Parts: sequence; structure tokens; C-alpha cells
Amino acid sequence: MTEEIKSIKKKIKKVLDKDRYQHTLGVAYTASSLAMRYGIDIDRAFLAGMLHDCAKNIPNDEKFALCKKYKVKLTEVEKEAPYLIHSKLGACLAKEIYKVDDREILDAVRNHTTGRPGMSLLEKIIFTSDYIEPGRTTAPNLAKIRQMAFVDIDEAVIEILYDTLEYLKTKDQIIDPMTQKTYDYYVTCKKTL
Ligand code: DGI
Ligand code: FE
Ligand code: FE
Repeated sequence: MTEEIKSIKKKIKKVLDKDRYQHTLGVAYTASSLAMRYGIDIDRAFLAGMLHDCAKNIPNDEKFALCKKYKVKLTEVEKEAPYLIHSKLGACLAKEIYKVDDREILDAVRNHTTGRPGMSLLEKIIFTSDYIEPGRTTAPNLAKIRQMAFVDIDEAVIEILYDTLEYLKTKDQIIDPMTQKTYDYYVTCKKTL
């Protein structure tokens, strides 16, 4: 592990509660395994995993204040469901506080909740690891998605988005148009292959 990663890991442990830190370690190690499978840099995957929820434990009023401070633009949906802000704000803090300037790592943090059309391999790996890390237990089809992630990551992304959209509909939760857009994009990609 590089000195940069060791130091960020220590800092992240301090800003997250115990459960969130355990989840974060799960994501970092799952992302590292997927990086091995898909042949991308393991350290970058680990670091993106460590940072992905760095803004998660910040109270909502502080989230809004930090977005104002760093000029992070919020959508209407993010204002209505402020827990969505942690990904965008997390990318900003990764840059400003944790001094990470790797564009792909910042994008992976930024898009880890809703995904986005045309994600890089690292973005797909963080998006997927967040859902399948060993500490997750409640989502449906977890066993299937965990296997699928190591066979065809695009298929895993589609299944995660489908299940997330279904879950949000049953809970009557507001759907970020980006989540739907990402799903439509990947389903269409698969069909045209
Ligand atoms: O931060 P985590 O809990 O580790 O994971 P996350 O950042 O993926 O957030 C998970 C939650 O986000 C989960 O309850 C589903 C929800 N989510 C994903 N897409 C949308 C969404 N919530 C709303 N309201 N709208 C979305 O489009
Ligand atoms: Fe998150
Ligand atoms: Fe997470």
C-alpha cells in the first residue's frame, strides 16, 4: 500500500462511523478484486473505494454549506433527497481535502450512487462494489449479482440499476433522472451488441 493510501485510510477512519468504515473497507477490497479481474490498477481501485463515501457522515445542513463553499451545483432532486449529495460532495472533498487529483478516481466517487451513461471501467467497478461488498445483506439477487460482477460487469450494472429502480418505486422514493438514464443507456447498449 502506498503512503498516500495509508494516510487517506487513517483519515477516512476518523470521519466515518464504525459501520460505514467497515462498509468502506469492504468496497475498497471488493473493488481491488474486480480490478484484478478486469486488469486495471489495483491501488486506484482501492483508493476510489476508500474515498467513495467520505462525505456520507456529514450532517445535511453541513453538506449544503460545503456545497456552497466549494460551489458544487445541486439538482432539484438532490435538494429534495440530500443523502444523494454525498457522492458529488465526496468527489469535491476527495480533491480539496484528501488532495487526490486523479480524474478517474474523482469520477468514480462522483457517480457511485446513480451511475452515469458511458462509465469508465473504474466507475463501473466502484458502482458495483458498493452494492456487492461482503457487508451488504439485504438487496435481492445479491448472490447472482456477486457472481455476475466477475463474469460481465455491464450485466451486473444493469441488474443493480434495475433492482434499485424497483426498490425506489416500491418505497415511493424520488428517482434521480440519472439513475433511470444510466439504466436505459446500458440496456440499449446490450441490445445493440
Ligand atoms: O452510500 P451507500 O449507502 O453505501 O450507497 P449509495 O451511495 O449507492 O446509496 C444507496 C442508496 O441510494 C440506496 O438506498 C438507493 C439510493 N439511490 C440510488 N439511486 C437513487 C437513489 N435514491 C433516490 N432517491 N433516487 C435515486 O435515483
Ligand atoms: Fe454512497
Ligand atoms: Fe457506499
